[in-house]
Amino acid sequence: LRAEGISEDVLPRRGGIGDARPPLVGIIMGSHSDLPTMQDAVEVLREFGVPYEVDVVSAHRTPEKLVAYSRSASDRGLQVIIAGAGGAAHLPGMVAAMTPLPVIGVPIKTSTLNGQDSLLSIVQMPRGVPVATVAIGNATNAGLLAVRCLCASRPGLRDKMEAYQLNMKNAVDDVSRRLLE
Ligand code: RP5
Repeated sequence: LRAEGISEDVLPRRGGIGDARPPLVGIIMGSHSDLPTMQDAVEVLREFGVPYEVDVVSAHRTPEKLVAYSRSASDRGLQVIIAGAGGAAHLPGMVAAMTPLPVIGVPIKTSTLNGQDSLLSIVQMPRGVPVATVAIGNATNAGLLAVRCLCASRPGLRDKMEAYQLNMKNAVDDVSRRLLE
């Protein structure tokens, strides 16, 4: 694995708060090569203290794992799934077809078509099978959207989200103020 540039302790893994709480968010991706993009979603969940799990699940290379993961996700306690994929990006849609949970799709930027292939593959879902699709490569927003899904029933998490939004506003105001000085 190391020879291929893949860190052996990276996937699959769990994390978020350093205890044994079961993961609430599942972060999956079609390939280990998606991890540099998907890591941004991991960072958001860490920042908000949300327990998560991360794994590679490929719609095309590991279809049985895809079915097992999707069918078991809700019973295992997951509440949101973030799925990143590139190119013929069928992973988020297939997961959404097999789970009642909200699925957030992350189109991975590709070298051939800049991720427009990924975006269109993920966003053009048929009526009845929703995937909440974020911008190409924007796994940060996928993480934030997952936190917002969880906020509805968790006042503590909602407070953290409001603090995050206030920090963003203050950062913009600070820059504006300095530019006008
Ligand atoms: C997709 O194919 C993956 O999500 C990835 O973005 C893309 C390329 O995968 P690798 O050939 O780099 O493993 O299924």
